[in-house]
Amino acid sequence: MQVTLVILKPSAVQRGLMGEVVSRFEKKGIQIVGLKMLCLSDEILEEHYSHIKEKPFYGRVKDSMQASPVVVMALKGVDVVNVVRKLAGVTNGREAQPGTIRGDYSMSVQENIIHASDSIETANVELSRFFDKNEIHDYPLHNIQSLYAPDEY
Ligand code: FUP
Repeated sequence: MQVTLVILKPSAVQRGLMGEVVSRFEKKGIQIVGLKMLCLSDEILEEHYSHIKEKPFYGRVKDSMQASPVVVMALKGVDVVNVVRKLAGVTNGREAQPGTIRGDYSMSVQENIIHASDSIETANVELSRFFDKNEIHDYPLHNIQSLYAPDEY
């Protein structure tokens, strides 16, 4: 099983889409093992977006991520990093496939509802950036046999 990080961005919080997006993950059969609301500091955003820090649009991305609190989630499942990236859709909401989170709820590159880790390695770094160890919960899923065949998990 993998664990990945999702951020419900201010675009989700402000538009009242938190429940909708959380519900999509739950209905898919992904286990929520961590969830909290917080405000992102300049420092944590510089780390999180180090790959775009030098881009001309970084300033507006930072302002957007600080427009309200965000919700960070730790999601667990088989191949969950890849599954969640697919559920999210491509970065630009206008190009994301209908049926994906961005495809259904976003008209923007920047205001694109969620962040999702892009690899197992990134997920591990990002989970430890936003969660303390004791905030990620290892608890049994009682319906696991309805979610997977025994040799899948
Ligand atoms: P993603 O992996 O889909 O979250 O996208 P990136 O890491 O490439 O981009 C990080 C954030 O920068 C995106 F959420 C949106 C923003 N961005 C822009 O605003 N303009 C761009 O041209 C590229 C990214």
